[in-house]
Amino acid sequence: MTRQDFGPDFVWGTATAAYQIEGAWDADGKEESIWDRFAHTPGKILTGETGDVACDFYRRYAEDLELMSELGFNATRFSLSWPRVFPGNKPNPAGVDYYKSVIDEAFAQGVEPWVTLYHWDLPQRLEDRGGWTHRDTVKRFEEYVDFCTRTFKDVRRWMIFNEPTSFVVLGYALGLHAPGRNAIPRWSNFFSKKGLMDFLAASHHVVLAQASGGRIAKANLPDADIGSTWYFSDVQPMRPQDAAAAARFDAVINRLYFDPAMGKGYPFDAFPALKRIETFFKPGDETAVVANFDFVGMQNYSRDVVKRSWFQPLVWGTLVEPKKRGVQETTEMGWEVYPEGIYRILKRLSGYEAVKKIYVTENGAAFADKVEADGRVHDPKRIAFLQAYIEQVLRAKNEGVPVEGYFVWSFMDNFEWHEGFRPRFGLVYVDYPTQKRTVKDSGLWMQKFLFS
Ligand code: IFM
Repeated sequence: MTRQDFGPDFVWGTATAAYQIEGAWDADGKEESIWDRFAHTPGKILTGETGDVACDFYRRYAEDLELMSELGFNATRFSLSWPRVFPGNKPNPAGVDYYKSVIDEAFAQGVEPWVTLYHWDLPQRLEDRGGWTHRDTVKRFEEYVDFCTRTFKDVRRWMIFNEPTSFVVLGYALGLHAPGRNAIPRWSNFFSKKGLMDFLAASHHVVLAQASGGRIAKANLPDADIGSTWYFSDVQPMRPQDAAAAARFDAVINRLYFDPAMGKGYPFDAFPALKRIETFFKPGDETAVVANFDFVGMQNYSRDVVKRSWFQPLVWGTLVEPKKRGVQETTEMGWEVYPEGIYRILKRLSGYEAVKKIYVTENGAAFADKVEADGRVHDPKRIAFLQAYIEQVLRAKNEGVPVEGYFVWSFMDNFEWHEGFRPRFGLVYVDYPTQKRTVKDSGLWMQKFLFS
């Protein structure tokens, strides 16, 4: 496999997110985000760390973009921090200047900026009023999107959200991510009534904002490519009798935030309990949730094998850990290495009529990397991972799936949310105390591949 197999127009990039890399958490007029609050709350981050400094990308962006370019990438996916750009619902000139500089520098390095508008750092001010459970947040988000797409006009590729499944399920149901709302008691995996309703309210408002954000971006930038990103997992039942549980799990993980945007409505067929989401409907919402995206950003890391739980049908199903299934090969996150899953999801997405083109906007793996005595970071497992997954992307492409780009998560090691800095996903190793960057063997492997 060489780069040439993908054709000259295939996009090769790396992906990052503001809170995970920028630092400068209280600089330049930025307001507090839910992640600032959450990470500063004792007990929320497993390692007790915060993103206050992170990779110091805020000050080091020029050298980092230069390194991306040297490694052969032609695109960089990063997110704007809503609380930095639009604190108190007003433009922040310093925050705007910062992102203008990042965008200009990216173009200067031949690395096209792909901008995500929301990668989980909601202003805390809005969370205090209910966050995504409050319909007013949709309006506030629309104002922010409108401002950004009028301001950063040079950017041609936009994504509205990063993975609604992750920020709503982990933030509003499991309580593991900011804002840390816990709809599901730890001892069980079924919802309390109030928890379920908050989770469904947040879900519906996010789905509305996803579509209306897309419409606003398109109206402001008719020639730009407007899409959004979703997390997808290849969900499989453990045994035939687990099929219904797997379908419910699939409905929440893969369909709840995606199907409505594609004009297919919410997945009540697989999970009737979700029907209570209609409590939050206002007239016109059935059509307001439909988006007309130019592309779908698909993000995949692993698969989920599910078995039914003792109490049906309110529960989603129970995840069967890879180790319990005899799977040897997992990443530092405990996720199974399952390259065929990315192929299966790409095939599945190409079956949606509304899907015009697909970019793999995240894929990658965390391993326990360290700088060896020779000054290098030897990460053969990541090389094998990337090679196997990229081969499966090519397989799908050769079978006619309209997949037109691939972004590695991530350019450099960074703040992995409630796991802190322990998991290292980067092609570039970051020594946090000194901020020294060392290109890992996998980064060098990508470079060789991209120049092949
Ligand atoms: O680090 C995250 C990223 O922010 C969203 N997608 C998954 C990555 C790895 O967990």
